[in-house]
Amino acid sequence: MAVTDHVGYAEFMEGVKKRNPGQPEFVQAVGEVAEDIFDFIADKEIYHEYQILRRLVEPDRVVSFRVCWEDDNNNIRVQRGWRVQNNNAIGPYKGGIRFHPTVNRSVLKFLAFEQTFKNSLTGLPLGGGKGGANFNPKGKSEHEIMRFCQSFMTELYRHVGEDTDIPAGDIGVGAREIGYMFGQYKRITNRFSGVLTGKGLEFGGSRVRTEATGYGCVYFAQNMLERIGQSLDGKMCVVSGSGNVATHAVEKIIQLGGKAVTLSDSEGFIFDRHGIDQEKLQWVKDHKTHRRGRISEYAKVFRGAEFHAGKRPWSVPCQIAFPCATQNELSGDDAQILIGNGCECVSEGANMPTALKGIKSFKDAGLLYGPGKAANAGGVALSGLEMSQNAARLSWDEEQLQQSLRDLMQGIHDRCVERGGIAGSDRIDYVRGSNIAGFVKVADAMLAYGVV
Ligand code: NDP
Ligand code: 2IT
Repeated sequence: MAVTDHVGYAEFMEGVKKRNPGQPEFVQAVGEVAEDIFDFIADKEIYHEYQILRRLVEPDRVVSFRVCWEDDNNNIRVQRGWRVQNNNAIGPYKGGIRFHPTVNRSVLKFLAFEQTFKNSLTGLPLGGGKGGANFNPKGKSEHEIMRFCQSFMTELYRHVGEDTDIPAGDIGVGAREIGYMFGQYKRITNRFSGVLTGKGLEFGGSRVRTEATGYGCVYFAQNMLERIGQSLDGKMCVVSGSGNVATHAVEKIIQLGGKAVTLSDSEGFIFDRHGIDQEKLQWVKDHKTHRRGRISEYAKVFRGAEFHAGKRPWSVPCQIAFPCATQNELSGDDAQILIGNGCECVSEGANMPTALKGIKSFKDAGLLYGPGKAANAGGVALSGLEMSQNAARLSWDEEQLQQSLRDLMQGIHDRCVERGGIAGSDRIDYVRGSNIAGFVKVADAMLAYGVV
């Protein structure tokens, strides 16, 4: 094989930008990973020779399809759906489905790319993928949601399967939507298989999967703190979002003795100086998940709580921040405010919530900073365990799975530490650690396959 001329990081990124016009989120995600990888492979000719990074930034395939459905007024509605299958070098494609009006090719390509590294980091045999549609579930009736999910799966079913590609939930897709999609898959194929994770417990779902992402992201913070002899106990915590990940993050914060004082949605955030306790959290879960309500209502129900319309919670002084809503929800300026207010630790429940400038600020300030691909990997890791249970036609008990989640998060943390040491200091660059640990396993599998 011919020895290739090495392109540098800047030249590589120019190429990525040129080949992916109008895809800023994808370019951002690649840029963040590629910087660390370039550094790591500088003296490793084989990865250059086989163009591993160049191949990783080109998804194996992107499937795009029309999703037609009928609303309650008999209007025909047309949405666009996608499945991005980024890489299956170490296992079948695996990753969530997002229903949100902002979903487009760029967003799903960034998520599928991140997922590839995240899934590798879990230590489980899972490749990376992501899917979704530019469908807005807000304000839709139960029947409209059902018809949309069925129509989406009527197209998606031909691209997925328990050994091919196993979707799950993400923003706008929870147990309800997974139920409708699983039902439709089963109906079309006449097979009862583990094609989706996050299923209901009655039809092959795993205990602890619902809680896993939020719990896991708090465990990751705990692991980072423990390494430097600290704990979550008594720490002031700011959380964004109020969906699956955010509410379970708050639940674990409470259990570990921290004090969570904020939650948010796309309309603003609530600040509860008394702290969100389990009872208030239960109200949020019922209100948001079952009644699809807005977080602003919290301030009307609980005395002393304030609602700040159109704002994010990063100005509230805290020791630990948990961004658990969406990408780029924490800007460079927000990072400076957090640092200025004495924040010591950031653990990301969301995918790529911090803009590149914010990441740089956190690194420069020496914060404990756990990037999403490590800190939120508990969700997909539990999905991996759901797949194992489905394949074995077994259902493991709660205690065993809670322990597995803790062990998986500790393993992810330790892999970051192993690869993320900062020379001349005892600090860890968790971004670098997660990028390199995630990369090596996938890259070495790709080398084993030759040029494919
Ligand atoms: P949910 O749909 O349950 O909740 C999403 C929350 O984020 C809602 O409070 C929503 O507010 C808010 N939000 C969504 N989009 C925006 C936006 N553009 N601006 C401000 N707020 C927004 O989703 P999840 O909790 O499952 O997902 C949250 C994050 O965690 C995502 O980044 C997801 O990719 C990531 N993640 C999820 C995993 C999972 O297992 N579910 C696993 C790993 C990562 P509103 O209701 O107003 O839209
Ligand atoms: O971003 C993610 O890791 C998820 N949305 C969960 C994916 C999964 O397959 O459980």
